[in-house]
Amino acid sequence: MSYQDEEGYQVGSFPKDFGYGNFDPEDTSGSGDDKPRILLMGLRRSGKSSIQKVVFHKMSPNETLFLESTNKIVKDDINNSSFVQFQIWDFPGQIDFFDPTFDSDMIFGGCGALVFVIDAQDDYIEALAKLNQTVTKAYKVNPRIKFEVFIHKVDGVSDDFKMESQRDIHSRATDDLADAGLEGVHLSFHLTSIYDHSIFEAFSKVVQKLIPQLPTLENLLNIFISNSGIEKAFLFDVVSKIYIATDCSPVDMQSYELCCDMIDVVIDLSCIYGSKDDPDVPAFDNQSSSLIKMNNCTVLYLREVNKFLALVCIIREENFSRQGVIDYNFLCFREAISQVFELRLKNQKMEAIDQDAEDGSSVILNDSVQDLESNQQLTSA
Ligand SMILES: Nc1nc2c(ncn2[C@@H]2O[C@H](COP(=O)(O)OP(=O)(O)O)[C@@H](O)[C@H]2O)c(=O)[nH]1
Ligand SMILES: [Mg+2]
Repeated sequence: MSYQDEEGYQVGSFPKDFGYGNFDPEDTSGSGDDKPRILLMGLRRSGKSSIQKVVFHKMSPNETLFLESTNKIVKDDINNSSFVQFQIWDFPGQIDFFDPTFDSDMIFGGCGALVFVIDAQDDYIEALAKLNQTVTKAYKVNPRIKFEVFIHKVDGVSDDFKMESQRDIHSRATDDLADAGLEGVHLSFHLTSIYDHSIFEAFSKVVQKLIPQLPTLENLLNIFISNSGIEKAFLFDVVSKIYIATDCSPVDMQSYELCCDMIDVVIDLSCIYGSKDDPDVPAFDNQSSSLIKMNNCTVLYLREVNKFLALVCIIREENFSRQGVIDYNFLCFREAISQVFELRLKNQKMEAIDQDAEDGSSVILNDSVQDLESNQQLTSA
């Protein structure tokens, strides 16, 4: 995927050439078609294309006002790191499942998550009917799909209305499914808007469910923060600013926003004051790191993990006095992450060589991951 935007819109705070770019051929696994798929569905004008443009193409929210309606399925490859590889399919709103040309086996077969967008500023009865129809159809083809409902455009409504509509949509949607005989199907609900960070947070959660290594990443983060006196740490995909993992302490929106903003600051500064003359020097590289002291006795600390990932930590100022320990532990953490990458790569290659060995190779992966977790020699702060 790249940010060559034919429509010529501005790319927010990122320069146009700061994209996922080309990557090492060995980093990609097969063609786009066997990557897990995230489908964006919902009634027309509910905000599907806006979500896709804002989260993955840095379109500024105001510019979505000029988006034309989608009249065919738009496929978009997200290829940033070996953890985050998927395709997003943006559907037109008027899709008809009973149309014989609609190949539901093909569409839902390789689907990892189905995001159904409901416009909260509009009457949602029709949307609920469509949701029910979509989930019923998709579940029949592929019961492993994760169903995510975005109650969208909540920027224009009051907090009370938000809570009330979430409760109402939740109960109606699950009742409808139960009536259709699908009690077992789980729907996750998110309140979202492209005008704040909620859409990035919700998308983070959707993407995380598609990362098989998530428990390992979370575990590594837990070990890292508890040994380093860190309050909270996010592993970010730098380009999209979705976090692919965090430690087990609860996420509050403010900390997440703060960390997102820090990434913007770092990229902006390196674009303005970095080596502008050489277009091949990326705005984010292995020298990227940043430290911001806040006026509430906390410190924000950002370090590069690899070409696409950054670790952003929130640390109490008094704990930051032992920066040496934090830095040392970070190096161990980074090394562990790169080993998880290598394992995954190896695993993918083995799978490609011998499809039959699939079960065996995942056992190997799990064993080695356990070794890796126990081998991590962190220094306690
Ligand atoms: N207020 C508000 N408007 C939104 C939001 N997301 C999208 N929109 C607007 O909704 C309209 C339809 O968006 P579009 O992405 O074309 O919908 P689609 O047909 O589902 O792809 C556009 O005018 C967007 O600016 C949001 O979070 N809040
Ligand atoms: Mg659209």
